[in-house]
Amino acid sequence: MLSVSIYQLLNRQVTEEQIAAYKYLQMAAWAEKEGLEGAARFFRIHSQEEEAHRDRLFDYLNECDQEVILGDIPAPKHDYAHLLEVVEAAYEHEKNVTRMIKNIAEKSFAEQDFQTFNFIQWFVAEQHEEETLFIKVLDKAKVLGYTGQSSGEALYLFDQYLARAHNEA
Ligand code: OFO
Repeated sequence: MLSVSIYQLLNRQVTEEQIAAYKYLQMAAWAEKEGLEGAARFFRIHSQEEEAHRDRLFDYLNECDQEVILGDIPAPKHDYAHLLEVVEAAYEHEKNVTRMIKNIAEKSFAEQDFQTFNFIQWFVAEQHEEETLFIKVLDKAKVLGYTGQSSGEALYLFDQYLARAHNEA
């Protein structure tokens, strides 16, 4: 049985994962519009991963005999100046999610809800992985000399890198 506060945090996180999925799907749409196929693939995969996170929370709440109540999903930003801005926004979003996950870990431990504390460890590890991925991607942009303002070869190579970044992570 979950406490009310742990239930509320987990229930809210279901919607948060959907918000992330929505945000990355919009980023994929932006990339498609710009002809950046690698970035489109990268964000499409990332969006699908967020849906898997949503489902993991959804299943846990059901296993705990708790009703999932979905919240509102705001329309995501869709007007980006360049690809670097998109990647930086995604990284910022991940850092925000990490804070939410750590909060669940902290609260469940404080309440001695070790079942939820154990469950949330998967997300703690996943957030570490995702932040590492974005750090790598941003480093690669620097290595390739892609500044956000650049077009041509640096942008092309960065887009190519993004196409396979999930496989290399
Ligand atoms: Fe990006 O890991 Fe879930 O939100």
